[in-house]
Amino acid sequence: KKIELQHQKKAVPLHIMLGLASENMDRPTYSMRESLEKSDSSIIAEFKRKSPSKGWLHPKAVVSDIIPAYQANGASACSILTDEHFFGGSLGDLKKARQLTTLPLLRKDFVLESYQLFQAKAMGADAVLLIAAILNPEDCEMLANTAHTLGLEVLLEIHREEELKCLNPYVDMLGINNRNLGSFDTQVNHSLDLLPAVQAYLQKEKVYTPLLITESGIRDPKDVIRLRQEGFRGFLIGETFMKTENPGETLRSFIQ
Ligand code: IGP
Repeated sequence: KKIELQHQKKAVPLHIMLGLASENMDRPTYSMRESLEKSDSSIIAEFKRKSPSKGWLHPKAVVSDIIPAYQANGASACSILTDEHFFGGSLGDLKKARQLTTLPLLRKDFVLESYQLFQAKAMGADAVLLIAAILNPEDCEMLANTAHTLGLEVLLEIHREEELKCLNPYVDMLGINNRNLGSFDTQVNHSLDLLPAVQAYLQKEKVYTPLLITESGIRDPKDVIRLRQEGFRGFLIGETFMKTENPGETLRSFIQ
């Protein structure tokens, strides 16, 4: 009787309650920040079959062709869209990618609740995206803190200066999204326009030292060179690669 009671009291780990396989839960993660810092390319190559702005880019794309090609052609990390509705992705894509690469993997999705972080870890992610435009600063900090307890790094995405209020001590990388989420218009210069305000903020709030990433609308290797000169250390590129027949080969033209 006593033994039975003790058994009932034992806390059930959340990933078990969520029905997630535990094979990846204890695995050490790869640091995306470190990989970007120490590599020459600093390119985060994205896997996405479609996007809300462009429709299908590569409807039949398979992870097992593209992720190894991204690694072979010099990517520093990969971003995997796991949202099905807008981007044609799945958690299965992430799980498959984990089996095929030692590059750090970013789960790219609309993360609103902590269970999505457990899913990310269980499926093999090393980092998660948090989007300031859809979170309040309190939730953002709670999610980033939880991500860290799971060993996941955090990429916080902003589009506007006001969203800097979502910065918190658990943010490893700060991404400026060049895509206006209202019009879907992309302007690479948006990263450069916002940079002075970001740098001023980081100067003032000295405790935050995220690595700076520029996201979306990067179409030309020259943009990467220019953005690197200004201080960016990560370049998130999806469409430019995925709309081509051979995304890995297209990536190669971006590596100096
Ligand atoms: C990649 P592009 O223009 O190279 O395909 O952009 C990436 O920045 C974009 O997919 C993205 C995204 C997001 C997708 C940035 N933030 C948030 C979904 C959710």
